[in-house]
Amino acid sequence: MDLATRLLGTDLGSPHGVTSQDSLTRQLWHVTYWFAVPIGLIVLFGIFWCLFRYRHREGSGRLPSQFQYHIPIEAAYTIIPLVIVAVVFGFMYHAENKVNAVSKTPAVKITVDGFQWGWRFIYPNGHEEVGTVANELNINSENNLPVLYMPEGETVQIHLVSLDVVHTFYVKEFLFNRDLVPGVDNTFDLNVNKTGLFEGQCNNICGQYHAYMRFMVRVMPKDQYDSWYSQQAPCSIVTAGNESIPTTPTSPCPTSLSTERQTQ
Ligand SMILES: [Cu+2]
Repeated sequence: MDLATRLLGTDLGSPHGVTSQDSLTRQLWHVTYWFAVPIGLIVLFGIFWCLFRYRHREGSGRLPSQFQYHIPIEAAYTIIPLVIVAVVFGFMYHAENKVNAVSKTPAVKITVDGFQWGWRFIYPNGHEEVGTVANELNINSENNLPVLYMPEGETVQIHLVSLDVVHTFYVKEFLFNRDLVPGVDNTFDLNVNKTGLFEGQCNNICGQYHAYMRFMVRVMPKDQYDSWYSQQAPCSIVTAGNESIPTTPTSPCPTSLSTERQTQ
């Protein structure tokens, strides 16, 4: 019952998605699903049909009739899968190109730095939102997690940075997952169409406290985001679960390694 409710409440088992970019990811999921389910049913039917139809009967020989080189069947089971793979590949190629497209003029740029074990979200004025495993007292609680603030309906460009090991930026409701690879700075755009609080998680086993590498995304109407941003002093730091720590603004901000890396 729970499973049925969840399947009906989602897009064939997938979250609905809340960004402009995720519609193609959802479409890809649907295309794959419409091929996979009938194929699964045909294979299961074939297995059970053979099991019952050709089961051993008293008085019959052990060996069923043998035939091979049935050209039409061999051609069919080669060509049909190739066509299916080509169609799914076409949809995937199209979706990847659209999802990876980045704007030259995003409304907001945020650097996301993943590290063992926590997240640091750096805004254009040097303001940082930071949270680490040290702030996270209870893995079942959403308190004391670092928060990534974003405006609704605007192009937000995220720049991913890691200086230690490979981490993965993953927000289930965005239908999006992207690695943070040391030496490779990944950039992507998100236009979130729904306000609210969404859960994020490092999706790559990156060491002992990987499971604690969680964060929250708070998507706010643009005016609320603007007023939040205007209240964040340049180069100030908010540590998850704590008050903002004002620092003397200098340029660039005298803070993390990642900020230095960003300006290289
Ligand atoms: Cu990680």
